[in-house]
Amino acid sequence: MNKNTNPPYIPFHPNPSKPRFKPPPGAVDAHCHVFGPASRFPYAPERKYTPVDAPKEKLFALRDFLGFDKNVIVQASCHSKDNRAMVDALDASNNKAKGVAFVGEEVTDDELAWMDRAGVKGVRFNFIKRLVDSTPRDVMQRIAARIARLGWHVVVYFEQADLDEMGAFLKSLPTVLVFDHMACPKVKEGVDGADFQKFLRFMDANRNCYSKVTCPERFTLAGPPYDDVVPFCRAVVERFPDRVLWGTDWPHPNMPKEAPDDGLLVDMIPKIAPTAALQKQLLIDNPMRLYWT
Ligand code: 0GY
Repeated sequence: MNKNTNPPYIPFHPNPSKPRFKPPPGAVDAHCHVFGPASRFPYAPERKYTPVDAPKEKLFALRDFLGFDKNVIVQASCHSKDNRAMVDALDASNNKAKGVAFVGEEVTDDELAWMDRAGVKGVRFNFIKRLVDSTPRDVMQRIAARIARLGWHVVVYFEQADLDEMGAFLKSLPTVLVFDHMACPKVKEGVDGADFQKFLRFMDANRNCYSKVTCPERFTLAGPPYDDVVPFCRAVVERFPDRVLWGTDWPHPNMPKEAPDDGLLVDMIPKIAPTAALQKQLLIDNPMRLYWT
C-alpha cells in the first residue's frame, strides 16, 4: 500500500445517519481509533498508510450522536508505538474512554505506568501483514508477561486461516485474549466454513478468549446493510454471550471504496444480539468487566 494516499485514502463518513436502534444507557463502543491531528501527533515513519486526521473531539461527538456512553480506543498502526494521541484522548475523556496500546520490548516500566494511569488496559499484537512488520513471538511473550502484571490483556488482530499455525502461541500467552473482528471471517465460505468453525472451537476450548463482533463492512460481499455478515456475528454472540464486544471501528482505516455509515452499523446490533439481555452483555457487561474494573 502506498502511504502517500495513492489511491486516495478514504476518510470517515461525513454525515452518518441517526440509528433507529437506541443503545442501552452506558453502552460502550469497544473498538475505535483516534488519528492525529498530525500537527500535534505526527504519524509514524514506519506506517503503511497515511490516514485523514480523526481527532478525539470528532470521536466523542460521534459517540454522543450514536447514543453510546464510552469508547475503547485501540492504537492503530499508523501511529505505531507512539501512543500519545490515544493517551491524550483517554486523558480528555473524563473516564469515558479506555485504551489498548501498541508497544515494543523497549517500552519502559515508567511508560507502562503512564499508560496504566491514563486507562490503558491492554496491548495489541497485530499479525496483519499489510499493516505491520512482524514482531518475533518471543518478544511478544516477554511483553505479555510484563503487561500481565498490570492486569492488562492482549488484543490480537489476525486471520482465522492462521489459527492452526498460531494456536499454540496464543494459548501460551498468560492473559485474557481479545480477538479483533472475529479474526476476519470469509463470508463466501458461510458460517459452516472450516476456518470459522475452527475459530468457534478455539473460543470454546479457551475460555480466556473474547471476540469483537465488528467490521461487517470489511467482510461483506453484499454491501450495506451488511446482512450477509449477520449470521457470523450472531453465531459468536449466541455461543459466547459473556465473551463478545461490539465497536464501530471508526474512523474505519483503509476502506477500499467507501466508509461505512456508522448509523447503519449501530442498526445491525439488534440483528446480531436480538434480545435486551444479549445487548446488555455485548454493550455493557462484557466491556465494563474488561476495561472499567
Ligand atoms: C482496524 C483495522 C485496520 C487497521 C488498523 O492498526 C491499524 O492500522 O487497525 C485495518 O486496516 O484492517 O482494526 O480498525
